[in-house]
Amino acid sequence: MLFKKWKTVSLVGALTFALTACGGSDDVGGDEQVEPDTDPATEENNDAGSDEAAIEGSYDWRFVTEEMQGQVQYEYAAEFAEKLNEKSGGAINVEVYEFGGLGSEVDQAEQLQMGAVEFAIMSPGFVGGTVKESQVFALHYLFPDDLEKTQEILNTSEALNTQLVGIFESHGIKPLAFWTEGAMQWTGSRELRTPADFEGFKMRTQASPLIQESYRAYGAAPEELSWAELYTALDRGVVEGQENPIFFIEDESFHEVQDHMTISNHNNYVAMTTVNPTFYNGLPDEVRAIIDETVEEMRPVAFEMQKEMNESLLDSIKENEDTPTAVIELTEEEREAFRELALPVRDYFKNEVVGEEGREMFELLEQEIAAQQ
Ligand code: 6CS
Repeated sequence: MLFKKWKTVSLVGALTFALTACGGSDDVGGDEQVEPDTDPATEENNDAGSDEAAIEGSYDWRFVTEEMQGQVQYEYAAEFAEKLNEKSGGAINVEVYEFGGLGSEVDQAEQLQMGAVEFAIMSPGFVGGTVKESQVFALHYLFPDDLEKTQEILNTSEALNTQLVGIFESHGIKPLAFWTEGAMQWTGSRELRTPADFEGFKMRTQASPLIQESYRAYGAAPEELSWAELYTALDRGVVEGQENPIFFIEDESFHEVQDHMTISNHNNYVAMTTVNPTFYNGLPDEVRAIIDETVEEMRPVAFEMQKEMNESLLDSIKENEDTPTAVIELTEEEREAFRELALPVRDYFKNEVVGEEGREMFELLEQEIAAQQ
């Protein structure tokens, strides 16, 4: 890990994770109200701090992420956990997990749906197979290039925060917030400047079928892979390129095994703060209020984290002389050639991938985006 600016919190758990031995006081299954512990130690904990909300009992929760310490998702979850602990006067303790201990990203989403973990940072790119409508985030050039505008839409969109959230909930996942991890860029074993450069190109993607469709539209041969296997796959030529925000490319050292990088800004990386809905709905109101308040407070924090990491780490890629990577930036004209090929994928999404509910959500989102530009 090359980037260690963001503090990490001592709530980090060991990666060995016993799914059945939750060690918590709350029952995540069923619809009934969660009953907290009320042991004397906990009562003491509740006296700590000054501005915390008065809540009864104690809560031990698990929060899984798809990233490692020092990376955006993990640092978000660590700060989220710290805030919950402070606001509850020590009554809420959250163990934050780096990626890797629970299987693949797709496995982690399933752990949340089953209630084996309470919270997860989830990328829509790994759940598109089940929540088809979530693949809206796979569409290139849909959101504004200006990330602040994009984040504003993610924060306020009714299409996303009401309609898409409702669809997610029917699949046992409740997104509490959508937030960007930054603009996505390409790396490749060859220069990627025009659609012709993608002809037959073995592009690593996340699992969602529409991400793959987006690359087929450029003529590429997309291959689904967990990022855990990506460095080796790039190194051995199993895949020839990939997309990610700059911070992730640098911190996972993908540039070391890629000769080329393209500042393409073809999409932004969206992550979701999610919770198991049965667990969340069963919490006492005052506990849920603490979670909701924390979700709101984390929006600007997440934006600043990704901004600082993405801005500061590009130079590190450019200046790496041991394993040099040629970095090019697409002109607006060059981007237009990709945009033209990407537009029909929107119709495919609307007409072939989702049903009436998804279509309505998408049309409202398009209006919201147009109003923001
Ligand atoms: O490319 C991926 O799959 C990974 N990228 C990021 C920015 N976060 C986690 C995700 O699994």
